[in-house]
Amino acid sequence: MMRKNALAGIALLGALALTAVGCSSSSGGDGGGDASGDELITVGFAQTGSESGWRSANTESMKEAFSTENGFDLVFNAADNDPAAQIAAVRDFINQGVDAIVIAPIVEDGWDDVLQEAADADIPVILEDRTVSASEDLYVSWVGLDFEREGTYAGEWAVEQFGDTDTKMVVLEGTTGSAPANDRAKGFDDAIAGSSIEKIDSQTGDFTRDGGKTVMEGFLQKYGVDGIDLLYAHNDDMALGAIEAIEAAGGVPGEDIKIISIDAVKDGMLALIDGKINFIVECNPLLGELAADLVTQALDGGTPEKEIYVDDETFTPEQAAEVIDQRAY
Ligand code: GYE
Repeated sequence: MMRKNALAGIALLGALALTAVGCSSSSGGDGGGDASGDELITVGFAQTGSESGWRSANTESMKEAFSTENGFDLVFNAADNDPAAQIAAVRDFINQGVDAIVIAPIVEDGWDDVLQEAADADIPVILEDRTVSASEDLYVSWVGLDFEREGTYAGEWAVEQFGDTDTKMVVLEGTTGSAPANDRAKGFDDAIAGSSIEKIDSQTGDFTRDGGKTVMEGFLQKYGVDGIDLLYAHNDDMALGAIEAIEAAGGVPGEDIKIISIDAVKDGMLALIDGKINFIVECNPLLGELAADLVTQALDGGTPEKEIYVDDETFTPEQAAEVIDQRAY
């Protein structure tokens, strides 16, 4: 199913690129073509910011898919993880009269008004990556990952490994109010319910390496290396920051404190192979082609699928070592 969508998207984009080339050559000598130079599809993309390795890979994938060669003029905005700034950026896109808007929503709540404004202006909105709590009538489609299932995979592994012995766990949460922070917490908590794993503390590290390091330093001051058996980090970057904190406190990450994280970006996978992280659940950031396909379908007057889920895998150190050379991010 997914594969079919991806391939259809690539074929469509190819056709679109040919059309775009045709237009610009005809507008050259004879002054024909679109007088406003409108042959490219203008897409405003409201990215969250640049908080993590996952985000860099996602931004790159989006920029590649929404390239001029593919027929797009991409107006890129990164909101530095500030929800109000991101909403303001979307409002700007509406005022500029872009053809379509793509949003990676920082938080789930607060989207109703601006999505209604986009609908009133007849500008289709596609969501990529994170979800919103607003009515689904206010956007065309969403493409992303099943964050709750990622949390479930992480929790099931934890139960398998540590569920029968008393295990004191701390959690580094993603950005408060974001869909992946909410859903990864829920999937994990449901999976460990009834086991011997006890959550002794949980705080947000905002999906950043610095955030993970600072919050982990606080946990270590409070409980000591010996008082923590397990860390669940909602992304690799926070786990990598926590590893620095654990080492600075004289602990051995992956041994004294076991670590589970989510994303499977390059640095995370290397730490997994090194034994500093023990298990990683993948979250695929390469959503650009699928998002571009949805935009094209929406502008062609089609009815794209409402939700497209991209599959994720899980990795032990051995599995990571097998695939590391073939990973694109
Ligand atoms: O896991 C994290 C990033 O929304 C799935 O955001 C995304 C998350 C990803 O900052 O690294």
